[in-house]
Amino acid sequence: MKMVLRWFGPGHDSASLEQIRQIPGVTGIAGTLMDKQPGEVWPEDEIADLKKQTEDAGLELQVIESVNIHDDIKLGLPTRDGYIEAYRQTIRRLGKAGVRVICYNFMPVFDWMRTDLRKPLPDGSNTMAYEHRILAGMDDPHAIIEAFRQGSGGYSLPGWEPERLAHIEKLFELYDGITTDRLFENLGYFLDAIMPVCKQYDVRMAIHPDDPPWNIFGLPRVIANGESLKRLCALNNSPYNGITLCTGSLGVDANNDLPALIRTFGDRIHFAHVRNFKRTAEKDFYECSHFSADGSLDMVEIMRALYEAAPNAYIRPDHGRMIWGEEARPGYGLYDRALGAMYLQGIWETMAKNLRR
Ligand code: DNO
Repeated sequence: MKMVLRWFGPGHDSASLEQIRQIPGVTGIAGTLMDKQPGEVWPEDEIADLKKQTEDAGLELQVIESVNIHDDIKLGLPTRDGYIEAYRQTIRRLGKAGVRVICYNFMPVFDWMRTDLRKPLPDGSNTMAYEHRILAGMDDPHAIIEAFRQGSGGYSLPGWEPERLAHIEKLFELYDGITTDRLFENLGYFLDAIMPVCKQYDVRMAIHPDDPPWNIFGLPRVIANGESLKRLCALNNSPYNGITLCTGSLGVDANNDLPALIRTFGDRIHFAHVRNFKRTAEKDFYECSHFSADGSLDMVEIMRALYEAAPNAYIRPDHGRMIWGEEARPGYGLYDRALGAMYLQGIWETMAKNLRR
């Protein structure tokens, strides 16, 4: 296991690499080039700069989160081949720079979704929350985009690129009639095209599940449960076709038994986002601290399953609350994620002392 922290890059993150370096046990970052649009080839010099800055701070750049997929690939449009070639080129460049895992998603239109980015908690912190009835009662996606813009404290949110969402009506039109089966077909086409490059450059792909794992705004879902993970693995047998096991995304559906999913798909889990949430109704939740007692997930059982079934995965703490007066991008403050990193490593250390694999 290697513990990493997501970092958005200079000028894009309230935390510095030097601060991250001081969290015990965190050896690297899940880095990105924030301003790259889906479909763009990542420039070699910018990859080299990010690597150098990371290494100068005493950290490793072995994980990228994310290289986003152009909508034409998800939609299966005739123009997809050009964008797939661009993606292959980015994989080659990242592989040469020492990147071993790329996290990506295949969600239509929206990446992750919340209905409140700053819900106050009784302890004085604030956090992100999701209430299904709010979305269900909304027929204009502009309203949610505007709510995100206002709640984000001026930070750009990952997966919520204003350039792309400016064309939201057009995106909805394009996805009209696209089913989960079509998304899987298009994902298979994409994976078949990139797997040889991944193997050659030793770069593992790790798909992020849909967040939340149920339909929103009538859009189909692709990765939402054990069935879809099985389908993903069957699309292409290569071990380079893997998973980002996100406990918060999959776990909010109470039918998803996370330790069981980890044990079933362990050899394909290259990256894990480990966080906790408190379920307040069937489809409502807020994000809490990583601590089991604060939320709905049993973190010891999750870490035990990762320890046993995916011992070489990169792991990162995921969204945290805003605590101690910190101002940061929602979910991505330094303090609560640092607490999460320590808590998860405490569990791991205990496993290592007490369990044989
Ligand atoms: C949200 C993140 C996602 C994730 C992408 C991966 O905070 O977990 O934006 O990075 O879905 O492509």
